[in-house]
Amino acid sequence: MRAQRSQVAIVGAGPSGLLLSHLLAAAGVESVVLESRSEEHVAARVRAGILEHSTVQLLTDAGLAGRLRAQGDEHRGIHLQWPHERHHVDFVDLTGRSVWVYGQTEVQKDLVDAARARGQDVRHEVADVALHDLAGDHPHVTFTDASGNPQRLDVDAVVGCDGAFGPGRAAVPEAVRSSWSRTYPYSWLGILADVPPSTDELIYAWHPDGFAMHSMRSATVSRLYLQVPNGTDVADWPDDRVWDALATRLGHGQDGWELAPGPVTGKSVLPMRSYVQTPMRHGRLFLAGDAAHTVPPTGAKGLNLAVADVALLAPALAALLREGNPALADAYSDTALRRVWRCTHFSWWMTTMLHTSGDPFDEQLQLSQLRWVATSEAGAAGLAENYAGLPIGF
Ligand code: RFL
Ligand code: PHB
Repeated sequence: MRAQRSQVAIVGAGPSGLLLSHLLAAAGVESVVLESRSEEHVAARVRAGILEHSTVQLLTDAGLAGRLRAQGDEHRGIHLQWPHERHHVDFVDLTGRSVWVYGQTEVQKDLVDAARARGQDVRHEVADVALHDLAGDHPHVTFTDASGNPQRLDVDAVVGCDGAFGPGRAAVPEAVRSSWSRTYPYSWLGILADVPPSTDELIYAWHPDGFAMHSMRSATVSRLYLQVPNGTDVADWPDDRVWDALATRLGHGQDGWELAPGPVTGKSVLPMRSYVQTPMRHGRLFLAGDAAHTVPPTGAKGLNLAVADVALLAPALAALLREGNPALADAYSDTALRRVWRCTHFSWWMTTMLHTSGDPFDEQLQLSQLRWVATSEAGAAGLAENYAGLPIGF
C-alpha cells in the first residue's frame, strides 16, 4: 500500500468538496479530494438552479464568479401562484437582496476549471474509501485508486463532503450522533427542455392537481417540475402528458399567459426528504453539505447550504491547522446548524404550503397562507429573507 500525506482529506468532489479545496488552498492549506465517480459523471448531474445572494457573494470573493456574472441571470424575486391568481414577490424591494439563476452543472464546471488551474490533487473513480483514527490528531483515509491499487493518505483532518450516501455520515459513532428526518408523500418529476422560458422569473404554483414549478437554466433552456406520487415511473409520463399537466397547473391561458412546450432533453423523478444529522464534527472529522443534511428542493436551499457550510469550515480548518487555534473548529457544528435548521424549516414550510396532500382542510390552510404571503408585506418579507438567503455565519 502506498502511503501519502496531506493536511486535509476531502471525500467527495461535488460542489462542497471542490469549493472547500479552493478556499483551503487560498488560505494556504493543502488538500486531496477523493471522488468515487468519474469527472464526467459528476459534471453531468442536473441538480440545483438557484444561487442565493450570499452564495454569489462568496463565489465572487473567491474569484470564482466570472462566468456566473457574465452568463447567469439575476432575478429580483419569484412568482407565487394559485388558480386565477399570480403574484410577484420582489426580494430586492423587500430585503435588498437578489438571487441568480445559474445551474449547479455550471458551478461544478467553474470549480473543476479552478481546481485544474491551481493543480489541485483530485482523484476520481476511487473505491473503498474508509476513514480511520478520527478521534485522535492523526487520522488517515484508505482507498483503492482508479487503477485498483490500495492507497493510504495520512492527514490532520478529514472532511465528509460525500453527500447523503457516502461514508462521512456513518463515520460519526452511533453513540454520539443524532438524526432527524421527514419523508414526504410525493416526489418531483423534473424535465429539462430546449425551449425559451415562458416566464421572466420562476413560477411556484399551487394547484388542486398538485404543485408545479417553472424554472430555467438560460434564455434557451427551461427546467420544469410537477408534483407526482412517490414511486412514479417516468415511463408513465410521456412528453405530451408532462406538458399537458404543466399547462393546466401553471395556468396556460390565464390572463393571456401561455406555456410554450419544446423538446424534452432530460426527465427524472426526485424523491423529497428532510434530514439533519448532528454533530457536524467529531474529533478530526467534519461534515459539510448533503453529507450532514438534506432538504426538499422547494426552497432552493440544498446547494446554498452546502456553500454556507464550507464558507464556515475553511477558515475554521485554516485556524486549526496553521495556527493551532481550535476555537472556530470547535464552534463549527453549532454555528453551521443554526443555518441548517433555519433552511430545514424554510424548505419544509415551502414544501408543505405548495404541495397538495388530498386533505381538504390542508388545502384551505395552504390557500390562506399563500394569500397572506403574497399580499402582506410582512408575509412576503419572511419568504424573501429566507429565499434570498441569510448572511453567511447567520
Ligand atoms: P453532492 O453534490 O451529492 O456531492 C457528493 C459527492 O460525493 C461523492 N461520493 C463519494 N466519493 C468518494 N467515496 C464515496 N464513498 C462517495 N460517496 C459519494 C459523490 O459521487 C458526489 O460527487 O453533495 P454536496 O457537494 O454536499 O452538494 C450538495 C448539492 O449537490 C445538493 O444539496 C443539491 O444538488 C440538492 N438538490 C437540489 N438542490 C436545489 O437547491 N435545487 C434542486 O433542484 C436540486 N435538485 C438536488 C437536486 C439533489 C439531488 N440528489 C442529491 C439526489 C436533484 C437531485 C437528484
Ligand atoms: C431548479 O431550477 O432546478 C430549481 C429552482 C428552484 C427550486 C428548485 C429547483 O426551488
